[in-house]
Amino acid sequence: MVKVMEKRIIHVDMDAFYAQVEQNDNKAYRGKPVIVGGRSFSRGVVSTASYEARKYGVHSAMAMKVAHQKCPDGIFLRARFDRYREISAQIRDIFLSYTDIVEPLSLDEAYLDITHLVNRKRSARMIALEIQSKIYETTGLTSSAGVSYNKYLAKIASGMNKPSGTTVIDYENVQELLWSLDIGDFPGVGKVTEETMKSKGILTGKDLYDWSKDALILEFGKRGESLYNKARGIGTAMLQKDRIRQSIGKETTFSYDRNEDEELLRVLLSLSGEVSKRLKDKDMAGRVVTVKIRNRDFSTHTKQTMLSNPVYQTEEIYEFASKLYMDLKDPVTPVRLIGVTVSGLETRVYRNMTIYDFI
Ligand code: TTP
Ligand code: MG
Repeated sequence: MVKVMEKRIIHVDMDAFYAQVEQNDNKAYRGKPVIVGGRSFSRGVVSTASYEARKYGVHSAMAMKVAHQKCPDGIFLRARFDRYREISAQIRDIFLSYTDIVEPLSLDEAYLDITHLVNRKRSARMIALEIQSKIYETTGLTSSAGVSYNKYLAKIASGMNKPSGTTVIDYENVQELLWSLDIGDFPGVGKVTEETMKSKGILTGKDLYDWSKDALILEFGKRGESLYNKARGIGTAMLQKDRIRQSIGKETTFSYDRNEDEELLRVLLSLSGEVSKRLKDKDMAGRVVTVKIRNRDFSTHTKQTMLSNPVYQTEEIYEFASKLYMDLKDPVTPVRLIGVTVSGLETRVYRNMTIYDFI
């Protein structure tokens, strides 16, 4: 029998990232409840809260207004994304000094495959601790790490002993841990699935474990099998080093050539909507909008605009795309293809806010 080399994966996640950066950069904020969020008091939401503020019940995605009510003496700060990006780059360099196989998930978390570094004298846990110390020495910030033999278990592990935790999930403790886990804490179980599961009586990992594969497939479709496996500690997803894409675009070729601005702009709006949806799915936004037009004679023209703030909403993309279209479109030549692309992509750090909270 061929023995397959078991993988060792580390998931690193910074503790209360934005808030900790603010506390680290300003001594007066240390040990105090710090809440980082959108500017607008009426519409803004909390990006994150320091552990001191979490004691008051303040958490990510809560309306700022509610956070003020819960923690009136808190220190409320605007997010400084450039600073967070700078620190994120320092952390990434540390990861890359250990392994090439790094999959960043957002500014403050990443998976690392360190299988090749492990030997009898150097366990995966020791490597995780080393990485956490390096991060602390370089940035002054604490992080939590999870170690396991696949991605989703490493992610569960990193969340188990926050802040400053280092947690290993191995064959010996995996089933017990998964059984007692709240179903909402399984990676990949979003709010909607969580609600469906709870309505079916699946509250913990044990409840999930008790469902047959067939029943899960019947109820949750394609994801059923993965859920069945996840309840058993089985995860096969590979690390995706290059998951950060360079551009997201959508184009359409007409069955007959078109020349009406109104009609072409309507198509452009719908393409902008599709690009926006894919950007949102990937938590990305981009600073360059490009429009491409191919004419009846197959001549192809593109024009792009560089923006100071990254965009991802349909209306934002369309606003720039429609201007580019007006510049490109030759009034007398019918169009056979039209497309819109957003590039210059970066991870969308203000996930649950609109860009207008920050400008
Ligand atoms: P998280 O790692 O989810 O949270 P955190 O680092 O603040 O706290 P924890 O110790 O629990 O890991 O997110 C990282 C950063 O992303 C966070 O500091 C702020 C930002 N963020 C948002 O802007 N909106 C959100 O809803 C969440 C969850 C995070
Ligand atoms: Mg974090």
